Amino acid sequence: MANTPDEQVVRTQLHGKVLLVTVDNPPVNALGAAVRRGLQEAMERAETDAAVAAVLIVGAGKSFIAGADIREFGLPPQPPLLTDVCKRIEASKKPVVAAIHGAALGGGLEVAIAAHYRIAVANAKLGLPEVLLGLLPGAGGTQRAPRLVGAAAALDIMLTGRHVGAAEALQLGLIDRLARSDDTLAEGLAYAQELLASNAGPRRSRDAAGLADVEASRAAIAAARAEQGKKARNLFSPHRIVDAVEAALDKPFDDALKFERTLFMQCLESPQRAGLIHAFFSERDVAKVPEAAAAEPRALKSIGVVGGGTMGAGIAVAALDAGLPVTMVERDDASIARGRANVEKVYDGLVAKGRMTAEAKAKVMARYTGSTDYAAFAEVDMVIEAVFEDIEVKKSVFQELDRVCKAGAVLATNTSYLDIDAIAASIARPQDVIGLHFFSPANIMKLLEIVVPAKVSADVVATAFALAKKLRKVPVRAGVCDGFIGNRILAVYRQAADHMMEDGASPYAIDAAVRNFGYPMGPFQVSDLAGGDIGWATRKRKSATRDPNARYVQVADRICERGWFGQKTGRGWYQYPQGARTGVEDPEVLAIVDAERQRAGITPRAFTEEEIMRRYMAAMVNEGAKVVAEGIALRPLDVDVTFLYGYGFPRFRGGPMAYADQVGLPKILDDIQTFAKEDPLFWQPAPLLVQLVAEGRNFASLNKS
Ligand code: T1G
Ligand code: NAD
Repeated sequence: MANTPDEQVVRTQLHGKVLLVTVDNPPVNALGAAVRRGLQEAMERAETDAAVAAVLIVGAGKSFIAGADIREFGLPPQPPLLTDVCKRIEASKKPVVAAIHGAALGGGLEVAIAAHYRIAVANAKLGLPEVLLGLLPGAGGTQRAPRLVGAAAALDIMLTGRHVGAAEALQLGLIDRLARSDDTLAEGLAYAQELLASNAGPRRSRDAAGLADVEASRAAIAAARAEQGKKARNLFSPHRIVDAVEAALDKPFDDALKFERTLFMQCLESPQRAGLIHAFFSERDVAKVPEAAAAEPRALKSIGVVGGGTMGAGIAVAALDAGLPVTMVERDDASIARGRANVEKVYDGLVAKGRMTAEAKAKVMARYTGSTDYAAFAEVDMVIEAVFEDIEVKKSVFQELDRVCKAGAVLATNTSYLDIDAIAASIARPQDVIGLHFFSPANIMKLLEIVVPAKVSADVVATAFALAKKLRKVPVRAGVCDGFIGNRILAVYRQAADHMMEDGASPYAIDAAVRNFGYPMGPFQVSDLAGGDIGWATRKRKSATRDPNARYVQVADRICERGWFGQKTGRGWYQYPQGARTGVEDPEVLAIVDAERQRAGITPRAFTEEEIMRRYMAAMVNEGAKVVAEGIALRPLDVDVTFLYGYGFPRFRGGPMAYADQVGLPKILDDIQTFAKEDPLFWQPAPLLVQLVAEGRNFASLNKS
């Protein structure tokens, strides 16, 4: 945040009898210490200046107030506390109005509901998203919001962290007035003068009657507690939010406010707060890459897609959803018909669920063109290739693109593993070639690995990041290596899981341990979802170059040899009777595992859940450190964001590298050195990890640019 001197982050000016208080702390008017002091002083002036009959609070720039300054969390708190500033605003003897435009989130909404009246323009978005940061509304939000909108609506807003639009806010009672124009200041001043003219005095939210129906409030609290018990069993702050709202029913307002503060401090101390705030800033910092700072993106008004299979169709839908015209080219008529059908299937599903009208679908499909002629790409700004994962097929496609595409077109490949430098070197314009590694389903998964080959020009990289923003993807810059950031690290911790399985841990126990750690699925469930045949093809491709001394667990091969590829074949590591999406443990798989142990001469031993996760995470973090050291990932936070958005890593832990910092790198290194006694080839400590431990530093120290 700008370290602007106090008086300038909050300005006051008298408009007639209304004291206009403007919060001006770019970029989002966060409530840093200087802003809190400024609001405190503004309220003092309002109280002591006889010329002031009412107060109007507004935000400068694009937002009202986006909340507390998140960067202050974890630092020693500076006075005044926001909860005290809000108490001061509410206690004002002169009516206080908040005029809201853009974001009024967290502490920003708490300031607004501490005020006596609220007006909002159409683009306002109101919310209490603290739960997304591992916190709770700590400045009266858990007490004033339920009194304004009722327990059920307040709990919904606080437990989902969702943004509420102006119209819904009016309907809920969160605001009193929907402005007719977008001129926030004029609308706010008019409303304040109208209140003065009608002798409307202060109206404290603490006195609002939203909790009057005690029975309904208790029912809402019980329902929320039950629901969070199921879906937030690993999380801390959601349960504290329910506790705080319950206190709103059971305690006098000021006692409940103290209790809210106690709960807030508990959330602040929780490691989940650190993990979630790390995720918040990291998902923004990943877009800060050298190339984006060094060059302007090229034009990006039209997209071409080669291949209409699983990925090609998903990428086409992502681009169509972003409003772009899409041209798809396939090998032949049958394939392009299939490609179009794969695209339409997505929209037909939305229409069937009533989430899209047939007219809207037709409008989207009007921007889709299918062809079997590469000349159809002559005018597009970017082409994304998603054909078979075969280097020769891809090179032939790129030679076609080199022949037909206009100068300056960006030529991208969606390869998962192949050498993008080799693909670039196969055409006359390697500077225009880049990797865009989408994740399946490409129209849903947020992660986009932007793979930067040696010869690419900076403006092509900048264009790729611009595409990510257009498609609402979370971009991570990756260097060229086998599997880039995500799949490379996945391959290693997946091996660690296989080693534990062959040494005695059941695949189902490993999956359970990983789920209890916070993942939606364990590695064997993920394999069944993605299809075991993809991993099998990769293992076969690598068999020629695999180190003969490296341990190789063959259980997965035995299962694939039976055609058990997972959900798509009704059986994999689990059985999926009648196309079920949740697998049933399979005793035949356990028999295969036992047989492989005997073949390998291994006497199985017991693994605790704790040991399973220590090995799983040690493998992930160790390879993550190698990826950072080699510059494949720019910073540890890039590894974190990759796993948060592409591999289901539990967000409250911040990502594998942030998790390692929380555990302590010396402990992770110690584990790796212990495991290396059994298998020194697999467990080679990353030199970067050894160096950081020796220097008493952590991964976070490498995130600072
Ligand atoms: N504090 C500090 N920095 C913030 C910030 C905040 N509250 N909000 C945004 N930024 C930075 C962000 O890192 C980025 O920086 C720049 O501003 C633009 O943000 C006591 C405890 C408001 C909807 O959770 O949801 O109040 O990368 O890229 O897409 O109860 O930012 O440019 O260096 O996201 O237009 C609760 C968090 C806090 C809202 C704008 N508030 N912010 O989105 O821009 S906890 C929130 C957002 C609290 C009280 C409690 C979004 C936005 P940089 P951006 P955007
Ligand atoms: P797919 O087999 O579903 O689709 C490939 C399509 O390419 C087919 O429809 C085929 O007709 C078409 N095609 C082949 N040669 C062509 C040519 N010369 N010209 C035009 N079209 C041609 O494969 P997929 O799963 O969509 O994978 C495509 C690419 O995406 C691969 O490189 C793969 O590694 C990568 N990828 C796949 C996934 C995944 O989960 N499936 C995830 C990320 C990346």
